[in-house]
Amino acid sequence: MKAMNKRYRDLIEQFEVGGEKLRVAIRGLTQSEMLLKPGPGKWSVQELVIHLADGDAIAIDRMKRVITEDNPTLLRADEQAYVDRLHCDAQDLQDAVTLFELNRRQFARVLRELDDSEFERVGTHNGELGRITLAGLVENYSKHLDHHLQRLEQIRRRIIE
Ligand code: NI
Repeated sequence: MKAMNKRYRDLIEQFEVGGEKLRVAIRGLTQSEMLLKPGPGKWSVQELVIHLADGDAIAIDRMKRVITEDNPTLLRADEQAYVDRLHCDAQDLQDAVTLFELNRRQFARVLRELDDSEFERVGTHNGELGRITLAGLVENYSKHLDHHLQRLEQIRRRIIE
């Protein structure tokens, strides 16, 4: 492994371990529990996991652009429209988890080869993120997963009670 600033190494570690965290978080839930809507306008576990897989496909594309282009524009995506219009229930939840896990593992291999300076490369999101570094993107997507895993844990508790 090449020499790398510890902060970046930790960010990559957090990013990669997300795949395993997601797999563990849905373990033991039945099909009907996955499809259950916790309330009006609230996402089911299935929708939430598809959202995470779609989010990561976008995330990794954004990171690739930041590495390969100078200050690329990072297009915002309408996450609610993704859930509403991309037929989450027709997709396979286990496949979504596998894609999430594989994509993170594969892209972590790329991130580990980068020079420290590449983590400070930037892109500009045409939405709420604004100007953001590669390191910031890696960190954001780990936080995004953790945010949704907390919600998933709340849904789990409600189902078990
Ligand atoms: Ni989200």
